[in-house]
Amino acid sequence: MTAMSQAPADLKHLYYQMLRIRRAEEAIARRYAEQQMRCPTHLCIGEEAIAIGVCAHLTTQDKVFSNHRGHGHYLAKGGDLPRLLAELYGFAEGCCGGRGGSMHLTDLAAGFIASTPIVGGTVPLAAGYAWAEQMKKSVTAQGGASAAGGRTPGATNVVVIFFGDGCFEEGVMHETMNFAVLKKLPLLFICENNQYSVMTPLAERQPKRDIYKIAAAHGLTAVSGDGNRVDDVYELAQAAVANARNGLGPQFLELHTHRWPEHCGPNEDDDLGYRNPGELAEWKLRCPLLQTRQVLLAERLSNDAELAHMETKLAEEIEQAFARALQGSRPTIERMGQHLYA
Ligand SMILES: Cc1ncc(C[n+]2csc(CCOP(=O)(O)OP(=O)(O)O)c2C)c(N)n1
Ligand SMILES: [Mg+2]
Repeated sequence: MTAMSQAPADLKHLYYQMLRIRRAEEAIARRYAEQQMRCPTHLCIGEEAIAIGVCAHLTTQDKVFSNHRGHGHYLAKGGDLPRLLAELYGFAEGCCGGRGGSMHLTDLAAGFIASTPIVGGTVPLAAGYAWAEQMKKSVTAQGGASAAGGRTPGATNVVVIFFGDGCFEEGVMHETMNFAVLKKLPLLFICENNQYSVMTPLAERQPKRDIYKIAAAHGLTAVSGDGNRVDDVYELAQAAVANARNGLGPQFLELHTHRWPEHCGPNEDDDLGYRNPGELAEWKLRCPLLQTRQVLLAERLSNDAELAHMETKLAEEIEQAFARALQGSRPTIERMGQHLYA
């Protein structure tokens, strides 16, 4: 395994954030068997580098839209962990009031607008939001500490839409790219290409060509990269966010990655045989956390004791988050009519 090309200054922080998603999702998977979380749950274990490498460049004024596999996006954007867990348990204290479960997340204070399970459903919503931002010519109030994406005076807030390779097959995806280019929207399309839509591999669903080149043909600035290397994602996203912020129109990143667990649920499913033999094992060697940890140690940016301390700290945070979530209450019948328009 080669060393990462160029370690971003805050690689340790990026590692910590990825580890936080991993450990939180592992805890969700463990507790799922208790049968108290009753909503379908799509875990992003193996894909953490994309959410973290992209959201590292966003402020709370920037907005994120997501899909069915949204826990990582929500946490990377600063979404509240206890409220995510309470949502999975269906409690009124959940981020969606216990109405939505894992696939309907929102944290407006963090700038995480919405995730929905309908594949492609949030794509035009993100474009609409980006159009509004453009009309308002809103200037991001916060400077953004580590990396605010090369902001210049008059720059706009940006909107990010995360979606999968399966979503790229939806008609609305292409309508939205067309419109985004036409209007030069400050919108980032982040395609998490994990090669599968449920159990069907890409080769059985799309002709052999690069997804990002189709986006480029629509007129977007489009590139592809290794979605399992957080430094790669970080660098590509830095340029893309700066471009979108500074009026250069919509940007498209196709990031290659792999989901480790089953499509939906807390378990492994490699025994089902829809993946190529050895494919999952190969991707596990390319684990985004493992690769980053190796760089941190090799370049003496961290040490075993510090990495162990991160684990302890996260274990405590996650334990406390579950304890808090589990104090939640069931939604009452009186609340059923709220937020409905008829
Ligand atoms: C419009 C629509 N069609 C089908 C489904 C069923 N479905 C849920 S997730 C999914 C796979 C999506 O694959 P991809 O976009 O690559 O995301 P991934 O699950 O790989 O992260 C499908 C087909 C759906 N939710 N919505
Ligand atoms: Mg996919």
